[in-house]
Amino acid sequence: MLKMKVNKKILLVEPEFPYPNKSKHKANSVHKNFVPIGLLKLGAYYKSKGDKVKLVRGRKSKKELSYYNPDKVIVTSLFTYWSKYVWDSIKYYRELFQKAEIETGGVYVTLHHQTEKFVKLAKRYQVKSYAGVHEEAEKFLPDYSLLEEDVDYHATHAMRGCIRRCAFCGTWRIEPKLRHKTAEQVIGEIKKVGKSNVIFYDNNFLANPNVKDILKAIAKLKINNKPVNFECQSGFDGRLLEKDPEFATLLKKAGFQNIRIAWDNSIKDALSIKKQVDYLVKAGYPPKNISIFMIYNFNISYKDMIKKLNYCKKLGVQIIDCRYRPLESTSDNYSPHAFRTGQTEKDYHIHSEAGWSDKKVRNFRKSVRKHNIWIRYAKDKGLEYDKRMEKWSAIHSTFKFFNLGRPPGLEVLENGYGWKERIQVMNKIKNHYKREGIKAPNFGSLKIKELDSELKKCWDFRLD
Ligand code: B12
Ligand code: SF4
Repeated sequence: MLKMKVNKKILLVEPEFPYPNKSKHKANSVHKNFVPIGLLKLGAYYKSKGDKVKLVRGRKSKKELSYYNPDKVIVTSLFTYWSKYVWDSIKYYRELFQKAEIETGGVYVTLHHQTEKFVKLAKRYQVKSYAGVHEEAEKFLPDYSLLEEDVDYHATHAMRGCIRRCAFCGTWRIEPKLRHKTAEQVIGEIKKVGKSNVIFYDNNFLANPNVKDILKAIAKLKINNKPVNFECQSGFDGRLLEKDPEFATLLKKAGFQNIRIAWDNSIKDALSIKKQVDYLVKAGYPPKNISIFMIYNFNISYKDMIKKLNYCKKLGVQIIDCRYRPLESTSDNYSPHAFRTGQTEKDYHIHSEAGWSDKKVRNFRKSVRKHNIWIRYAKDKGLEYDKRMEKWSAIHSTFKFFNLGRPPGLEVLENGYGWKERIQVMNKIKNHYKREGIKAPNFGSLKIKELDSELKKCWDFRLD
């Protein structure tokens, strides 16, 4: 048998990024956390060269690494304001493996590798930096076998780069070159990976000249005899949709879920946004399932942002609020819990040039949360927003964690036998599981008595 020569030992490192939800590598309808897709492609590339590859998250001791002694350590990076975690990993592995080559790349590195601070630190830890997309690694599919747990979705790009140049955005700086896949390439890849959930990381999915062919082809695609669920994590470019409304029907036919469009510019675009939403509604997406990305704490004033929010009320669509953080910032200590004490510009970027303040940032977020809860739970019933809906919504998310579907109404939850205690236990287990990164159990098929007994087991097991 032909034995492949092992050339080098590679250690791929995903720094301990502070993901809000610690159940790592989980992607569901709201894709909070993602697999380190860049590293998985790099892993596939190095394996193809005959190298041995291991992937870890954060700082691991020699024992935890089973005395794997790498020749090369590859540290990826993501948001610029999470740079601290990248340097923590680099420092740690530099001390642990003094002779190893260390290289770092990814979003933050691409945007910052020429800054004085970066150059100084790179010199201190003798680390090489790599800017941009890795041409060779891009030819490979992500090697999901490098992850400890199964991931039920495939993350991919049908195109790289973007046709626009929005001032606040990093994508066109990170991916200056436009690259488009064809329908055959996209289909071939999805079939090869064989997962029935696919997330596109494209910055501007509709700008691919092959997009109609891709949408038509994926609409017919089946994996294991089942249609495939598609989602695009970025918003669709509404201007392109407005120019060519056929996109709306094609997206629907292809099975795209959680549709989002962006409204980054002024209130003057309201009628355009209405047209875009109307096309999507006509194609079969209920308004409450459509979300509008909105950048705030940027150059549109708080007052005008509230006007935009009120217009979304009329349209009956949800809002995804994106707080502006400059690409130059290397930290962001905004805390949603500091509502009473407040925070200052020392903690996070407050766009005072356009009149933003900590209070306005928090008020806008709060208004968006209220708005979304109203859209989700009250609007269709002709009800006003009620603070109690927030309570129910929080319980709903606990139910979702255990795969329990929709909870009963608040009346039952507050007065029905045993519900208060049950929810308390469920929340404790959920928080514990999240803290420890334990996979959520599926209690979907259980009757109440069985549920109580399973919850007790989960909670007691924690003490073992
Ligand atoms: C997917 C994505 C998300 C996902 C999560 C991403 C993740 N991995 O967990 C979600 C939806 C959660 C998300 C959220 C947000 N995002 Co986002 N996101 C992206 C996107 C589209 C892709 C990033 C990515 O994961 N790429 C994956 C792989 C394929 O690429 P890669 O890691 O870069 O790897 C390749 C190369 O970089 C290289 N490489 C990587 N590492 C290494 C190491 C070495 C040694 C080498 C040689 C090469 C190498 O090789 C790989 C293969 O080619 C980027 C835009 C972009 N074009 O990059 C924005 C981007 C990173 N996001 C951005 C922003 C602003 C946000 C939000 C703040 C928006 C908001 N205000 O709400 C939130 C933040 C949420 C939070 N928790 O703080 C900004 C970042 C700005 C910044 N200051 O850093 C970007 C750049 C987009 C933009 N509009 O500017 N995002
Ligand atoms: S359209 Fe989106 S991805 Fe393209 S430059 Fe603007 S914000 Fe960035």
